[in-house]
Amino acid sequence: MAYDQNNIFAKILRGEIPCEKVFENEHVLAFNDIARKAPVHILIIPKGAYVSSADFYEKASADEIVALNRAIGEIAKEKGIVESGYRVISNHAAHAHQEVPHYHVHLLGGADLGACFN
Ligand code: D5M
Repeated sequence: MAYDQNNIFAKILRGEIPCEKVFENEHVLAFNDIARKAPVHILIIPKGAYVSSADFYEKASADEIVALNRAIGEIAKEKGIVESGYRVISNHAAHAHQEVPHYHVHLLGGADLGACFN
């Protein structure tokens, strides 16, 4: 799938639409999810143009991959949810109902999220 430069997260990255930013560095931007599913619900995205996780892990540099994964831990720490726990989810393509075609990781926490696989 070709990257759509007009997807909503591309617009956020270009500053064309606002977001509630919680973290930013050279490779990564993170902001609150507009449709919050937990007290902490943050989207962590690479600044590079990657459609989804398959695209990101195939094409991104090691620096970008490390930065994104490290940001998850840093944000969890900042939000005080390391001890209590959190969930990290990334939806890829149709069967996972990925809505926005720019790779993103959902970081959820701040309450008991329930069991995932039972
Ligand atoms: O989830 C895409 C997520 O992106 C979904 O939880 C809503 C969120 N979203 C959509 N538009 C915005 C804006 N403008 N700001 C913040 N969050 C947004 P997916 O994994 O693709 O199904």
